[in-house]
Amino acid sequence: MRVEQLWSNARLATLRGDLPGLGTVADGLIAASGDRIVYAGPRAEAPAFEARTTHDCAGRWITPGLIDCHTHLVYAGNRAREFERRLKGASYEEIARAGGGIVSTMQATRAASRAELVAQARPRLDAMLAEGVTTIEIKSGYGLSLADEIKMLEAARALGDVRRVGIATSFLGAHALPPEFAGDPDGYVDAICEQMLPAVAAAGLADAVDAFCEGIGFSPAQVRRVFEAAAAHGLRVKLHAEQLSNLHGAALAAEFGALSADHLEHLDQSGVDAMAKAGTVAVLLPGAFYFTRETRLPPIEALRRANVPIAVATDCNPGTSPLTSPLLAMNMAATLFRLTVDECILGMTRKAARALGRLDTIGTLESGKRCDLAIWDIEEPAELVYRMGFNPLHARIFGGQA
Ligand code: DI6
Ligand code: FE
Repeated sequence: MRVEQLWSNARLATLRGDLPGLGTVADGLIAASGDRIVYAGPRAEAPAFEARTTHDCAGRWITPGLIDCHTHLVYAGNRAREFERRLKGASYEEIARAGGGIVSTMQATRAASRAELVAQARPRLDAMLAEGVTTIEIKSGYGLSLADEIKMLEAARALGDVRRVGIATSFLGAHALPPEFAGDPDGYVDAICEQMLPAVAAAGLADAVDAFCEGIGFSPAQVRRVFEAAAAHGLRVKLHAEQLSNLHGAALAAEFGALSADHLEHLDQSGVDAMAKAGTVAVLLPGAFYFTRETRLPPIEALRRANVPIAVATDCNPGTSPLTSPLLAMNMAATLFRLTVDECILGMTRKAARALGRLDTIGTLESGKRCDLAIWDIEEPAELVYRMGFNPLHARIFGGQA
């Protein structure tokens, strides 16, 4: 059988759902034509391939390209000074209530052009790509006006033109209350539902709709209205839920068939059950847990018992998780949340693909899927989770191309 490319002499972690654990193959082969995998599996079971190019992997491990399913990668400025204030004892909520936090990034983001947003996000994206990321979700939420949210989403999409990476965008208009609507959160939610979301949907700029359901964010009743508007425009939803308190946001998200509910430190059993029933992915964000010195752990054991799919993401953002390392996110998920190595790797591949609604095209090594690969200089997959601050990536393949 003629194919364009072969990766031979490789150990594979296929992450296939019909195989146990990481779906490993000791002596594996990947064949690809165009941007698709034609075969991924044991060499002994492969058809006879004739390839234009053969890459000898010298025994290296290949995983699916990593997927970061929750980031706020596009923003302007940074919050290093706020970090120093927090080191002196100020809390994240105090800073937010005093007009810092998300709103200070909003001011910098509004002042930046779309090109400046792309230029500032690019080094962060490059750090992710250097560790094998091939698909990344990017949220809006620092514009908080129609024009500025559109500018952010366009910048996010533009990153997919300047770098070879898959981009999934989420409209997060309901992230914080902009100063124009001080004292009138319901008026801002009206603007989201009646003007911003319809315009974003009409422009095709969002793959999903997100919100921040929290005391310092939006109430469940307000989030419900945003979700109803999303549904009316045919957009899937996801939610920042139960990060700082339990407002039962995850159950609300599940009611709308959400792709994911994210953070979840304060999730209770009824929320777990609702997510299990709806098939909503639990996206854990250990970088934010670490950086805010959170002490309350997400209910990992309850999520496992209920078979809720668990993903892991960086939550890359300037306020609570200035993290651009998917490998460190996995290490933190293991050390801080006690996820197993397999759960961490699944959480940044197959489960993350599911959290983006893209499991049909990415997240595992199998025929028909995109040929998005990460090739690693490691002796066993656990090294991806075990090390801190070391990058063993040998090569990254996106759609069959280096
Ligand atoms: N939760 C978070 O952790 C980030 N957004 C959110 O809703 C923080 C965003 C920021 O502080 O800039
Ligand atoms: Fe977030």
